[in-house]
Amino acid sequence: MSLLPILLLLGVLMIASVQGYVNYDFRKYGNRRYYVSRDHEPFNLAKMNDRCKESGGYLVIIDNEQELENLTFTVRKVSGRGPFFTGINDVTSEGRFENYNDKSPAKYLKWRWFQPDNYWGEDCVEIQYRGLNDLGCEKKGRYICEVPV
Ligand SMILES: *[C@@H]1O[C@H](CO)[C@@H](O)[C@H](O)[C@H]1NC(C)=O
Ligand SMILES: [Ca+2]
Ligand SMILES: [Ca+2]
Repeated sequence: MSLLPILLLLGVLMIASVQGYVNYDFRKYGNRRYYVSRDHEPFNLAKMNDRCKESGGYLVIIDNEQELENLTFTVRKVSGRGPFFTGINDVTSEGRFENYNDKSPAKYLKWRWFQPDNYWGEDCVEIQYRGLNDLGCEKKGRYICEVPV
């Protein structure tokens, strides 16, 4: 058996890790594309929003019920577990949720029961099957980019 394919694969993997290559699951709804990162890593609003910018987008924001439904469907479909971080947060002012990218107020917040609870100072927002939950901004997880087409 030849070693060549294995060496090639290793090479590709090394280049990928050096460049911080991010593996995404991809979905398209209406005139938006959504990219869900595959790896679990500590979340960081600025860093992940920058990564989304590289694809021409921003950390996902939720404008209405339909968009949340589409996203909920998406996180159910992609393989692997959450949490699935959005760009919604109340870092600046407790209880006032805004979108990281342009600091506009969050438009549509459908919380899970008993959320948001700001438990130990949770300031970021994840999508769960039954609604949104506030979660610590440095927790390990995946994130969703939204890219207008
Ligand atoms: C939700 O998905 C449907 C079906 O692809 C699409 O027609 C609709 O525009 C989407 N809505 C939003 C707000 O993303
Ligand atoms: Ca909070
Ligand atoms: Ca919470």
